[in-house]
Amino acid sequence: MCESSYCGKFHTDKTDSGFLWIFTFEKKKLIWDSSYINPHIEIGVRLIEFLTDLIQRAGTICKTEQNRLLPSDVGFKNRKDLVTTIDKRVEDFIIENIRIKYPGHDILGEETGRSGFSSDYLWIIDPIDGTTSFLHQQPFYSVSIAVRHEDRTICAAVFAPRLDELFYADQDGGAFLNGGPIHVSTTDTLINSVMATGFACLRADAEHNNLPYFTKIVPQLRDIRRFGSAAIDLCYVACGKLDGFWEMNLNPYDIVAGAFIVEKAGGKVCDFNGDHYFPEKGIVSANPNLIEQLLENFK
Ligand code: 2AM
Ligand code: CA
Repeated sequence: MCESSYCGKFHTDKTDSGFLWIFTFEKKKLIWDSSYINPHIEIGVRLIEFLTDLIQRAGTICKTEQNRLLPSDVGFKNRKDLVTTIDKRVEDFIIENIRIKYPGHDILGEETGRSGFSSDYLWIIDPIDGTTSFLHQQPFYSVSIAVRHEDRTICAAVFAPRLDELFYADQDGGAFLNGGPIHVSTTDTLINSVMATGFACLRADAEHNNLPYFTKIVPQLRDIRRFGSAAIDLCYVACGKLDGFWEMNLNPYDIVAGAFIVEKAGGKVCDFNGDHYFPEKGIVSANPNLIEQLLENFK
């Protein structure tokens, strides 16, 4: 029941090679209580239908455009952090459609920042989570969208178009993959676990990075995966394809939808200290049997 959420303010700084997103936390700890009842149930039903339809249309654009990518479509946010013209185009498509259906809602997108500060509703969009996989013609990327009401996530979806996997959850139900209910795994030992992690920290050139944790944790596991999309990693924990996931230096738009889906599927999400300050203090997710064992490695 205890979850966390985040709310922040984005601005862009110009750099020689493009632009750099900077995320400033306005609230270090917000309440995300899964027992919260959405007062707008009818809106919620309509929202999840609209959201799942929209995200599939956005994913179809990604899938079509991935094969057509040209070198001129690629830009750099910094030396290692890529963006393609498709990221922006897909985000524009999503925003245009939200604006038509819910003109009063606020929107926060990875590529365009935040528009609006007046609504109780906030849409958080990552048009392509896993841009490097997308650019390198690999299938492990996703569109990730969450809807928040009064600082609590009320529904979320992650769509991996090349895998044809649509994950979603809303406040009043469980979590689903392609229409069927999903639940986290029941694995209860690290040695029987397959987990995923990532290295956003290296692209951000962070001094404190994931390599020591990786070296420490991987020998304790059955195996490790590195898909390159935190949203997919979290959804794979949600459906039991993975038993756990950890990463650092992620941004809220990478994880807000996936974290909600994991929790709706019975899983745990926390920071490296077992607290609620994720993703700024790292993110760890696992089934309830494994979360404490995994967290031991961050002490
Ligand atoms: P992106 O593809 O939307 O950038 C994979 O390790 C995860 O890290 C993905 O969710 C990816 O999201 C994110 N990521 C990649 N580069 C990053 C960076 N420089 N800073 C923070 N997150 C990054
Ligand atoms: Ca992205």
